[in-house]
Amino acid sequence: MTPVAAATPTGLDVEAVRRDFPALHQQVHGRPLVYLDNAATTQRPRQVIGEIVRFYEQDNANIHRGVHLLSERATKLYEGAREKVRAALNATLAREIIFVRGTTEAINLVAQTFGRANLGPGDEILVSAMEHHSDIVPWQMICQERGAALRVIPVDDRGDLILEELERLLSPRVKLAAVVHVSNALGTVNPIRQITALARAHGVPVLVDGAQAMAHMAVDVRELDVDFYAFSAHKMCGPTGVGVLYGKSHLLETMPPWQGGGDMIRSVTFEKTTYNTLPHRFEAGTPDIAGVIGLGAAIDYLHGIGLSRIAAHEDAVLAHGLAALSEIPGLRLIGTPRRRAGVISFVLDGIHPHDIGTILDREGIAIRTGHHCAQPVMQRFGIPATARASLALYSTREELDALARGLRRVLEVFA
Ligand code: 7TS
Repeated sequence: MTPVAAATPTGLDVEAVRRDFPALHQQVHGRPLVYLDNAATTQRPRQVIGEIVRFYEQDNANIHRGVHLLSERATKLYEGAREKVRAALNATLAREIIFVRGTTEAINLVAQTFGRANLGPGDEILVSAMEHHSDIVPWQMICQERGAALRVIPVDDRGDLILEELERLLSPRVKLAAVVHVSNALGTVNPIRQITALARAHGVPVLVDGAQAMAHMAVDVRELDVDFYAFSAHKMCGPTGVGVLYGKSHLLETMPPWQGGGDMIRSVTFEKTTYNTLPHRFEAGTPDIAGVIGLGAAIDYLHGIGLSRIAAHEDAVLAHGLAALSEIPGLRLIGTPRRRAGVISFVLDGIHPHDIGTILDREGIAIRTGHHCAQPVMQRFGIPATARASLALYSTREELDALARGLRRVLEVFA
């Protein structure tokens, strides 16, 4: 008998992938779980969970300080994860990879070091109108402290950045532009290569918030020519509490340290402290060692499957979902960008997004509702909130069909 080909036309065997994720196989309110809240956090595969357990059971020790074998093993695994991140991003040097708590901390680090060192009265930071609060508030805080101003690159009605406006805003006053790679509220994939080319022409460094990109597409920081790139492990099948700041070494070298403490110093006396080299200068204190190792396992997992296969699969599921949702009466998409990844944000005529979320939950369908920590972009579209379905590599067409059925149920309830 010929075996039935399990792989989809995109080459990703989604059922095999799903078997790797224990949390997907459960009932919610008596219905099979349909997990469509991946932009908030993805689920973790056994390969990641197993590696974290294995580390704690066999290698657990502090890093960079012990002469004993367990500490050497832990250090090797931790620094091995740094090399995995370097390779995944195609960064030039492992010391350009700083481990932090997540995207939020990565951006705060740049604001508090690069920002504090480079901003003065009259200077400007550019952010886009579709940024997550974590790529707005840290800049607002440092601008306020330094007497600098925050300027906003507007978005059009589709939810695409208006690049002509970016060009207009670029000037010698601008010290940095901070832009999201993939919007968590609209799904927009921003043309980062074009943005960095424009900024480069004015000598302006670019920070990219990659929180929503890393699980959905191959990211090459050299090809994109970004100066800083921030992301969180938990949005790419890794653990919570860990993330990465990539920075070009020539910029990181000039940035003053942020947090003081162990591991970030070379020598300390009460009179004077000299600081460690990169990347340790920015990693004060004991980090989340198991988390970093888990991130390494998540990278192995995603890259083992292949980011291009994942992207092709998700694109197909997205297209299927958008077609299914287009048949729901009264449904309006918020964000119809030229290029979309992972996220479908929408409103239903006369029905509050929270009610949509609550009714869908009773059907076993997990989505997020609210402003998605991107209040300014909600204001741009004149709404307080949306309902948002967000995908991962294990999402299926059937799950998007279930979402469409669930939304018809919502309409019945409110009929
Ligand atoms: N940037 C973007 C684009 C995000 O989507 C998020 C989290 C962050 C930054 C912050 O990441 P953290 O890991 O430091 O918290 N976004 C979401 C979301 O869409 N729903 O819950 C969290």
